[in-house]
Amino acid sequence: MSNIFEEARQSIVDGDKDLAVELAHKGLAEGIDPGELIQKGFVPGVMEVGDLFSDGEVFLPEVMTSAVAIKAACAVLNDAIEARGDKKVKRAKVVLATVEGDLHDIGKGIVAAMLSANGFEIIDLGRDVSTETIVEAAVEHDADIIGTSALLTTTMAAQQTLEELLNEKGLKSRFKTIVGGAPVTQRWATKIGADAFAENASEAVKIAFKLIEDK
Ligand code: B1M
Repeated sequence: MSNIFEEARQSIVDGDKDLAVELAHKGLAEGIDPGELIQKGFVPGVMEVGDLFSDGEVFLPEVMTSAVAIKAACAVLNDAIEARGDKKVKRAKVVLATVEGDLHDIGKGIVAAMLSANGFEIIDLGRDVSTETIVEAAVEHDADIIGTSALLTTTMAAQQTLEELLNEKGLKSRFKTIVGGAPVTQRWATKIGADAFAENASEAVKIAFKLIEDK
């Protein structure tokens, strides 16, 4: 097999969007699982850039260029993940958002694609979404699950605000909540009263199935 995972990683480190997209198409043509190509190829690239950023070896513009490249590759692969799902099955509605003040949406996009491929109807509110907007959308769409992503230690607090607002409005029992994102843990989920934590996109799918079963 070609060393496409390594090439994918390097394309993100180099911030080479065209190559990243080309490799995404090449991977699909070679029959490589799109989720595997994201997790084993492209994600290690962006994590490496994150580490270089922490160490002061690269600066924000480089992180942004790499983010543009991985987003473009993931757009191709997320579409492929969604397309293989059975669109006729509509299991439950999930309102998804990256919390207020947070612009990181690559992981949320992968979670959305995986849930969609597994028959969940996704209402993706995007990134930097206020807690009020999330709750309003959940009510408007009569959602079953609210999923939030937070990538910054400072923005995680919005996941707690969401639980508080749901309690305040007497809506806590109406929606199940899932929290995720790199700094988020099971401990945090328990502390704030979220119904579940998911470490990655496939776990989010397993947990969403369990939550609607329990509902
Ligand atoms: Co930023 N950033 N960033 N960044 N960035 C991090 C998060 C950081 C760890 C980098 C570092 O310092 N090493 C650091 C946070 C430190 C902290 O808070 N502890 C950081 C910082 C500091 C910042 C800025 C403040 C930098 C600055 O301006 N000085 C700034 C903040 C902007 C803002 O949000 N207000 C900033 C900006 C950016 C970019 C815009 C340049 C870009 C984001 C572009 C975009 O998303 N559209 C960016 C990027 C790319 C990163 C890193 C390098 C990569 C994040 C990523 O996409 N990972 C990141 C480094 C790191 O995380 N170690 C970093 C890949 C993605 C697939 O993983 O999102 O974790 P992840 O998603 C996973 C799981 O977490 C889980 O499943 C996904 C798939 O497996 N998951 C869920 C996620 N959401 C879920 C929801 C669920 C369930 C599971 O249920 C609902």
